[in-house]
Amino acid sequence: MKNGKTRWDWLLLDARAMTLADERGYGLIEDAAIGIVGNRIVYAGRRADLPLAPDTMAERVELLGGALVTPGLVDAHTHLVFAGHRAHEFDMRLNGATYAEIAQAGGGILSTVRATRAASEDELFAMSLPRARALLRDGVTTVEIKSGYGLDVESERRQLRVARRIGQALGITVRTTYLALHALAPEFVDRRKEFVDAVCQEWLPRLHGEGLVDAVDAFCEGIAFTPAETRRLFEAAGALGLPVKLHADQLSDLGGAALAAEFGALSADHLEYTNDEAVARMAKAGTVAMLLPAAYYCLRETTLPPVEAFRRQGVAMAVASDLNPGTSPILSLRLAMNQACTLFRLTPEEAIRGTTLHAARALGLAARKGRLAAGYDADLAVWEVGAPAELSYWIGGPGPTALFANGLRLH
Ligand code: DI6
Ligand code: FE
Repeated sequence: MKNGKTRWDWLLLDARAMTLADERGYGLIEDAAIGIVGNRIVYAGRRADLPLAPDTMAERVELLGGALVTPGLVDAHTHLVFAGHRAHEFDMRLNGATYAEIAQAGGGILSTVRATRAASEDELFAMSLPRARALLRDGVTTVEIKSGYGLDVESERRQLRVARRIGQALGITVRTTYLALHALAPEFVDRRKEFVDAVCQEWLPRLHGEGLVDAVDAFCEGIAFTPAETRRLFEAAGALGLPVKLHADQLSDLGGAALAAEFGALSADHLEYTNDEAVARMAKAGTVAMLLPAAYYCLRETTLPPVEAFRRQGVAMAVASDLNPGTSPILSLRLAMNQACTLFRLTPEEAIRGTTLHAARALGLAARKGRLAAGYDADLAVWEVGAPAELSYWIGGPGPTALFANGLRLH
């Protein structure tokens, strides 16, 4: 038997496996068998090719009744650790106020910063855990969680610690991102340079030293931080060997995506205003285009990200929820998949690739997440659906009937 064990821990049978093993297509295997040892997949193939009689091969053999098995979903862009909500701003926007006007009037991100700073670590954990559970119920087994609602080192630390705790509490994989330049801290108004200095020279090294930072991010936008300030942050991250990602070209073209590509960013995110030249640079750098259709929908944007250019240039597209209280209060990655198809015209195959393989790549996890293949982490979602397109087609409805994360059966 593989991995030196006499018997596998799990053998799943009577299933259709969506392996995503190739660069195109779903990689569907009819009448599939999936073997799990510990936290890894050791076999993902045809039942007919199993070397021994199934019931002799594993401690637990489970027949899935012809269900569709996919890799566990990867939500590679969330801000799910925060306190409070912004429903009042939702109401204001419905009465004509723009996102930028609300931010410039001291609301927006700073409104959530005030609430988050006032919450203890345990309170933040208690408020945020149900949001992570909602994603898990939707099939998510890997989630990226950003800070960015603290804007001082202690509050950012609390957010990042809560993110780590959520992964431990739910048994899912969490990757943390220090969203170091999200908004100018109120204590530094008119002192931008000092704020960026504190972030780059003190807070980032300290939080990294505490093992809380897997990647670094910024909001490069007219209402947030300039390309020059973003560059300073990326240089500081590079000096520490940390990968970067960027909220880029969401509301205007400041050259954010090109800047991200210049630094070999794991991903550039939003991208509604990204130009062709920047797409070419992303292709050359291997930077993933992270599409966030729920924010586009909530802001009633009208400028679409250049999906056709991403396809033409071979830029991998990921899809994420951008779960946050301001522009994307969405608790379903599958709804974001539906929006990516309906609003951005992604195909259902691109949407599921975007929440597995390409999303894993945007987190630097492509070698072990997002595929059903021997050697990959045993993250699997079992769906009572007939056609793969149903994963993006249905709006709402039941999530997976079974979910495995790192070889542990979560439900
Ligand atoms: N872009 C966004 O859409 C979110 N952050 C960002 O950089 C908005 C976050 C918020 O409004 O709370
Ligand atoms: Fe975001």
